[in-house]
Amino acid sequence: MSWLKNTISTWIKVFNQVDSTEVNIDIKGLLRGKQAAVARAVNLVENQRCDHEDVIKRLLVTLGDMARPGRHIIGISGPPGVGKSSMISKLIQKYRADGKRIGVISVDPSSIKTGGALLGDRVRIEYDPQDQGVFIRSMSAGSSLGGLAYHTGRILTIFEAAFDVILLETVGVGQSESDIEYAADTVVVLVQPGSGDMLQFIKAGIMEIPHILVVNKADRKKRSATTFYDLKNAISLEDINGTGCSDGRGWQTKLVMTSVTENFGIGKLKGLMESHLGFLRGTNIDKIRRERSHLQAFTTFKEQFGNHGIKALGGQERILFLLEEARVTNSYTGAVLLFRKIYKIMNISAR
Ligand SMILES: Nc1nc2c(ncn2[C@@H]2O[C@H](COP(=O)(O)OP(=O)(O)OP(=O)(O)O)[C@@H](O)[C@H]2O)c(=O)[nH]1
Ligand SMILES: [Mg+2]
Repeated sequence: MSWLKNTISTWIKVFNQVDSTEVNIDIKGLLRGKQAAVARAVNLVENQRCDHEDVIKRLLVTLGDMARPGRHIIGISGPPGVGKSSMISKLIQKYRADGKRIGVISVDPSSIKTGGALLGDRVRIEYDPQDQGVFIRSMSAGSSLGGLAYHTGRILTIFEAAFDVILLETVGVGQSESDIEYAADTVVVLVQPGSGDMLQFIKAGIMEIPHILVVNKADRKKRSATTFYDLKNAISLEDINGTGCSDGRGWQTKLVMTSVTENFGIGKLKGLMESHLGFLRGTNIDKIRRERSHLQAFTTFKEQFGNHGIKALGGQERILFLLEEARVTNSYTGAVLLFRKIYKIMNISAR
């Protein structure tokens, strides 16, 4: 664990410069996923107190370099009520049985403009509150200063240093409203049996096909079988055109039927998610993650400065080039780099 030793000593150097009585965070505990330490870091970042901004920056930059190499970030998205939270509750049990530590970020759909179907039967993610290995954070777009991608990126930076598996629940199909799927290694989309939306999206070529497509509520047998085979055909048609790989890297989209209520297919889903991580490890996962952090930094920047800001920095391609040139690996650091550049152009001093 020499990476851990090195990063801890880096951190101690950085942290020594900070008044640690004021922001007393147990970094070693955080790296072991200790609830209290993670909660304290998350609160510090979420409260966004101006007088803590300097410490927050140092904390995030340092934690960004401490991301657990074996981590797996999984985006779970799908339309309102499809069963995302129910599925996450089951996945938590399975990962805990493997001894993995889990962090969950759940984005509240009622706060997102178009996804806000507030269903009466919406469930909360279930977990054992005594279990030190699970940490859940719900977020709403409305409550976060500075935009959702910005906010999620910051919490994610903490989670990546603390947990083995990070699940992101977002409402949306494919490209989510909040774009936070840019953060995920593996994108899983849940589909309702009998809903033709996904099929239409695939056929029209207007969405990126996720790494794993799940027909949930497969206890509704007839409807789910039809949906399953329709999707299977749609995906294999895509393959004939040579575009069936969801990310252009050779991964073939996987399709699985699950039922949370009847408890089937969930182990298979977990197996597919793990095999996708294995696939990524077999390619250049560091480069993929670096490029993804650039896209996330870009999204955060866009969220704050819009198209004018992008234009001022020379356009998307130029921005991505700047991030790659600086070998940015942490979306938070990337966003800060872009903010500095635009402040410089605007002649505003930035710390
Ligand atoms: N029959 C059946 N019902 C399910 C299944 N999975 C979830 N549900 C039910 O579907 C409803 C919505 O489930 P949630 O887990 O809240 O769905 P969600 O996608 O997280 O919903 P939002 O967060 O509101 O978008 C609840 O009543 C669940 O009990 C399933 O496999 N079969
Ligand atoms: Mg939910």
